Amino acid sequence: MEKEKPSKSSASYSAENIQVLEGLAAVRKRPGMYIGTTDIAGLHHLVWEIVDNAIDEAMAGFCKNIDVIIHKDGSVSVEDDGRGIPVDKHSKTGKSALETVLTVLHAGGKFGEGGGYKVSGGLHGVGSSVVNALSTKLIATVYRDGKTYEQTYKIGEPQGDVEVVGKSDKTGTKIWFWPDPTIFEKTEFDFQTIQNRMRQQAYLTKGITLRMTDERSDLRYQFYFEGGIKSYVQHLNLNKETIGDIVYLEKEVPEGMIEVSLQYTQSFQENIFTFANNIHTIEGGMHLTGFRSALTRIINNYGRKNNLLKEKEENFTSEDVREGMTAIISVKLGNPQFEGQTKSKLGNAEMRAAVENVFGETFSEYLEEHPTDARSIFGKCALASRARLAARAARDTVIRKGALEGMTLPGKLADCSSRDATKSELYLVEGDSAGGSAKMGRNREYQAILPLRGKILNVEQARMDRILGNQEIKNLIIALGIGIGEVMDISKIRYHRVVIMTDADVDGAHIRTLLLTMFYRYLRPVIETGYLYVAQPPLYKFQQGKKVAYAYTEEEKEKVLKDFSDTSKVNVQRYKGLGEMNPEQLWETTMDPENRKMFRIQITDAEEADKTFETLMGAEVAPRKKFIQSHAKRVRNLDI
Ligand code: 2B7
Repeated sequence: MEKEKPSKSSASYSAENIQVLEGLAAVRKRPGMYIGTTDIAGLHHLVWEIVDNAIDEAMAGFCKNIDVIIHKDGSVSVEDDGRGIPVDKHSKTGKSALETVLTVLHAGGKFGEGGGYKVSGGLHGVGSSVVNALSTKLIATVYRDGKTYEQTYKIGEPQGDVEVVGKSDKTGTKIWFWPDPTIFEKTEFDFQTIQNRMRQQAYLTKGITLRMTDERSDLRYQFYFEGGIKSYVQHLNLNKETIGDIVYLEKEVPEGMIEVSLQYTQSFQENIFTFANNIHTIEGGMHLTGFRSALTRIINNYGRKNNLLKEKEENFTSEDVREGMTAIISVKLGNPQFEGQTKSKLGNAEMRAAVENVFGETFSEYLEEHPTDARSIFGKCALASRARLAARAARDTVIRKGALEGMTLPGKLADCSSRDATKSELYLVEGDSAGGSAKMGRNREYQAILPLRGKILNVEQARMDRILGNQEIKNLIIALGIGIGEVMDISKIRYHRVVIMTDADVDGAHIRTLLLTMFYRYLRPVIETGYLYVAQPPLYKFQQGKKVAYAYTEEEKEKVLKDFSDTSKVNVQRYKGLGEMNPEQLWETTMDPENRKMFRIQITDAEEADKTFETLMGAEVAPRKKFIQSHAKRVRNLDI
């Protein structure tokens, strides 16, 4: 009997299969290429990829609810009530859309007529197959045609065909996955991180309900914002004194969808977040450019027309009209181009004019129709403009004076002898007494000490000119050697480690936050280059005869105690402040590179940082207290 030749379809199936396996192997070999990193950020990326697909289904108008669950065993499931990914086998490939989505890299786009999406995220564009490849196990469930279908995968490979496992009267997709611990540094999901993202996505897609549950801690949240990004602005301005109403517009134009929401506040910071297809465009791009130029043009026009800006007065700058503004700009378009260092800058040139026209028209109408608000907004911009001119003058004075004095190092600074910035460290120490201990305990070759007295200027409520007038701040700036404002030059920094060393109590946390705010607002390159650190003094000292040990966290306390033979005879001392340590102890526990623990300060999320500072520094007292008390001990960890 003649042997049957493999049919055409099964031949192409196996060829495709090999491609799939190679694709999955590539993802596992270089996960960073697909999800950025394999640290905690990369781990969460897995969730974003799956949730993004559900959001796409929602944006296409088919899904209203998305449920994210962190399970007790650390796995995550995401379920939507969309149409359910099709499970019938494709005649050519012999594969279902479900299997294709989960096994073919960059799978996306259309599955049959009208199945594709008009708009889709696609910044990372790697989708579910990457999540599948990086998971030890994944269960896909589809509710469709009155049935429940299921298919299980291990490390990206299907363990069998799609099977009917029951009936169902609902429709939707559920993806449940277990991240591979051999790929990720940590596989523990963070509730807060996921929660923030869910909230943001709910704001951006009005009318959808995002639920999240953490079965490990029994926490449940649900986000639904009828007002979409209008609610977002309201949320961002919660602790601020607002000026006028929230201006909101939503318009479909040939280039895509444009949604803008904004409100002025009495704060001095601008808070503008832009999105394209629900992806946070951190580096801005064309939509932002269009928005900014419309804003400047419309406010200046309004001022001229109403004779608020006199003939001999200069126009407001873009910065002037953005001071104190909170705004969300969200566009959706068919073929988004993401550019820039982190691929988070919208490159579609057509969006510039589109946003400029649509927003310009609405905003100028708003000003005409709300004369009282318009005057207040104009007044705020005028103030910003005057402050800018005053700040420039003050800055020039400081810089001139500094230059005249040859930038004499402040007397309070106990400098180190090394002139090699890469080896040098500057400790900013709270209070003169702790400063004294630090001066005695330090290694004077490469450790410099600058004691800071009193509550440093509350920068959130102060302007640049006042900040530069503060002696403590001047000392710090001169010691750093980088200048400030437009003339700042980070390459001149005199220390590659700038260490904030404060007490491990609530007051210490407050002073630390004040300093962090100041760095964040005015010396940001020090953070961006990774030069800013927070020292961590120990919380406990244990002593039994000659044996001494320290614990830096509450968790560590138990562990350290176990190292002693008879725990009942251990003398435990709780440190309340740096002042309780003598110079040797301070060196040994907090300053000696061999033993110390330090945290590098990172700004990963400008919104989070801003909120923290606003909560801590803003005019309202109650949220500030609450925040300090509940977060005093939480700082990002990076052991040196
Ligand atoms: C571009 C690919 C990824 N897809 C569909 C249809 C519905 C659908 C999806 C999804 C994540 C976790 C629960 C289309 C689209 C694949 O083709 S993906 N729903 N939800 C999802 O991934 N959620 C679809 C046309 C007709 N019927 C269904």
